[in-house]
Amino acid sequence: MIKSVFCEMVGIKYPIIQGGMAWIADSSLASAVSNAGGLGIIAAANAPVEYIREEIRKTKKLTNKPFGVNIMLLSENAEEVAKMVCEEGVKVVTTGAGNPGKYIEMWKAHGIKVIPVIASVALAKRMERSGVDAVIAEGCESGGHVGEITTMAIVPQVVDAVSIPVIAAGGVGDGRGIAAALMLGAVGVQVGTRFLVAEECTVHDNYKAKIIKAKDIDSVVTGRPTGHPVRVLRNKLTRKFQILEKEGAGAEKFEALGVGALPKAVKDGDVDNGSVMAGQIAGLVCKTQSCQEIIKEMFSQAEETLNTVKVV
Ligand code: TUI
Repeated sequence: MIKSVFCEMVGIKYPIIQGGMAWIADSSLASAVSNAGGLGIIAAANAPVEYIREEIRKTKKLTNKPFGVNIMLLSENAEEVAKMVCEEGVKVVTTGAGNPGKYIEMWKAHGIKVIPVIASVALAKRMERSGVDAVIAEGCESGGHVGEITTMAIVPQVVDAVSIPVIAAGGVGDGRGIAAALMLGAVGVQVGTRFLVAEECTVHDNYKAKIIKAKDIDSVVTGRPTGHPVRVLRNKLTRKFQILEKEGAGAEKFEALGVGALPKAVKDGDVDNGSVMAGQIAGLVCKTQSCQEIIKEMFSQAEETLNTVKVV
């Protein structure tokens, strides 16, 4: 049985946390992951604060296990959401796409476990000094907003730089990925892409089909000139982004093309013209399963992998 300090910290069976996928990670997915023994996460993204509050309340009805909320710090209502999670008695907060420093004291005062996603050693150290409970070191294999460093390179560097627990993210899609993350010094993993195709994930079926069809080289990073690079699966939209990049277009043109692109894919199922955020591990994701099947299979494969390693 694979256990770690992360399981005790947040009260879960398996050291796996579900990625806070914008527009996708709702009460259905979060409760299914939590009921399966992982840590389910509701993504606040850019959603209205009252919608997120409702999702939290629904999740409480669907599971009696711990779950968390991911706060996307680029969102205009991040501050409102940061306060609301305190009112709702949320136990765990993860953050993405920024520095959550100004909220940490408030969250800690409400007994919340704070686990920011970071993409550099510098931010990991700053977060540790601010009193967070753990960090998620995310490599650029991840889907969505990404940093510059790979999981293989960032995880051991963050592990060496801080004394708090480190969770690995980016490119983890099966038990071998879990085993590798543990070998790099992580105490758990964050998984997004594999959960996209979970039965309980409410993303449009066309989105799931595109993940299942994807090969190793089918993701690209677009939007670098905006300062917010995003990994997505190749389609008509990414080709338009690439043309803008070649033309040296300004940030406003990128933003105009990006507006509404994620819900277009997630809700309408337009996976040609919408933004299909997914990690490089999509090529490994080949079938729909329940969250319980996914988590059980990943951890039994991780155990098998670790047990078969022999050094002679
Ligand atoms: O946040 C994510 N992934 C996301 S957020 C998102 S919604 C979005 N849509 C369009 C444009 C931008 C965002 C989709 N996917 N992952 C966690 C993550 N955080 N990865 C990298 C970072 C990060 C990057 C820079 C965290 C902090 C940071 O710098 C903060 C600072 O001030 O140093």
